Amino acid sequence: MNDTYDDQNIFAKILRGEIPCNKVHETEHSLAFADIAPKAPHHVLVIPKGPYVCYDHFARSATDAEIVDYTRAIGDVCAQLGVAQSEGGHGYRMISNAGPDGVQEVPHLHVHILAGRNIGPMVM
Ligand code: D5M
Repeated sequence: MNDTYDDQNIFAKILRGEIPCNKVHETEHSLAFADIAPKAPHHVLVIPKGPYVCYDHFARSATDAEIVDYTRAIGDVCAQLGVAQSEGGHGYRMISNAGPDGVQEVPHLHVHILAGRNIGPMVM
């Protein structure tokens, strides 16, 4: 995988409204929705609306406005779920897989927010 964006990926289809999602939060540049195969009581995916394959592609190519919007959207989702540590919540784990070694399945940048139970140690 490189930074050539495949506009037929499943999250691109969600962004175009071609397939449904269980929306949690939306901003000008970002969308958050429930993962279809949840690994925790809360499992939300946060994606930028722009065509970015993975985090490093986004960091290199997105506008400052997109980066600020996406960063804040992730924090706002944690607050909305009631898990934001800075607001007294029990916390969460953020994961973003990239490329073959990161075992990324969907080639559109997404951050997983996992929360609602002790997520356990990082397994390497
Ligand atoms: O994880 C990709 C994640 O995307 C994985 O946890 C399943 C989820 N997924 C796949 N299709 C959908 C739809 N249609 N709605 C919601 N969630 C979905 P990765 O980090 O790429 O391995």
